[in-house]
Amino acid sequence: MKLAIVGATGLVGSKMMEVVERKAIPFDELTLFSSKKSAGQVISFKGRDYEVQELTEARAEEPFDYVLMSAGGSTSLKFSPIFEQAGAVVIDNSSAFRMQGDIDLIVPEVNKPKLNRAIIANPNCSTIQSVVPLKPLVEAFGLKRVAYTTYQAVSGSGLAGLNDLREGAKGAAPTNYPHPIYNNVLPHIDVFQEDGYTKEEVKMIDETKKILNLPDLRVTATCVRVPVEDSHSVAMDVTLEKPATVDAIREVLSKQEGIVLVDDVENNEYPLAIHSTGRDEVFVGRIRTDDSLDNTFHIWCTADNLLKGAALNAVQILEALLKERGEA
Ligand code: 11C
Repeated sequence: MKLAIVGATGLVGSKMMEVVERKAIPFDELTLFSSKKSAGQVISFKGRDYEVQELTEARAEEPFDYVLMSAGGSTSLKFSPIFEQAGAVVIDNSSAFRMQGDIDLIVPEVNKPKLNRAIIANPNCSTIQSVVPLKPLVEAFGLKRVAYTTYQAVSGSGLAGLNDLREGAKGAAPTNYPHPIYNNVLPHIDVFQEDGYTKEEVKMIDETKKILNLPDLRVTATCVRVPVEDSHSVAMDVTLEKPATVDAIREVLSKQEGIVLVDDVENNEYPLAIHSTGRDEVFVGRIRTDDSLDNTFHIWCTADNLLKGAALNAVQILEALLKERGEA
């Protein structure tokens, strides 16, 4: 199996390599691609040194079987269709293709690819960790509405976000965000749209409906950047179709693959960013009724945005495909 990782020198790309190794994804050949700027770097992986190659149109025409792509929207728009034409299945971490009708948007615990196209989109990180607990609730109780408020780590903005937090702590002015993130909270992730929502908020709204296959679901979101390095936290307010209780919700969530329930407030136990960092699961807790609306509940969750929110989810998609095709 010929595997390529595009964006191998970035935060998500290097996590993809870690997960490929940890999950023992079988490949015969591995090619690491980057932009011209980072090409030539040497990365040690599974006891071998790989020189990172510049991605060009000619290289994308080579016969790869699978491509893990994490190089931003414009690189993906240009190169993913070339890899696809040459016969590869591309698993793309960017937002470039996510909302196209013929493109699968996949969280393996939640939905399966139909593969009308050989480009599979990996959802936005805060969406992924939210739909993992929402899916069993949809199945058990039906879902009418969800209101998200997010508390997102700076690693969601890559090395530039981490740099603004770390250097900001030493007094430096921000270079990535429009305001300091150190000692601050920014109600602003990605660009503003005409209606006052940010693109991150629109992604959460649209992607949730698509992944859960609930086009009429009522969804809203406020996305916020907080001075935390890793792991996003999301507060969800969910209105269910069928009557539910806190205990029934706990029961359903505790059985769901990929979830760790941490909900013991008497002992101050609830999901924290520092718990989910470095872990594969979504941590869920603070489940309680929202008495301002009928049959409505508050749920809090945290997850490692670079793992379940990006690299791990992408490699899980690859793993599921390999299993289905008898290649693993
Ligand atoms: C953030 N969620 O935390 C973003 C990063 O659409 O894949 C990922 C953006 C995306 O800034």
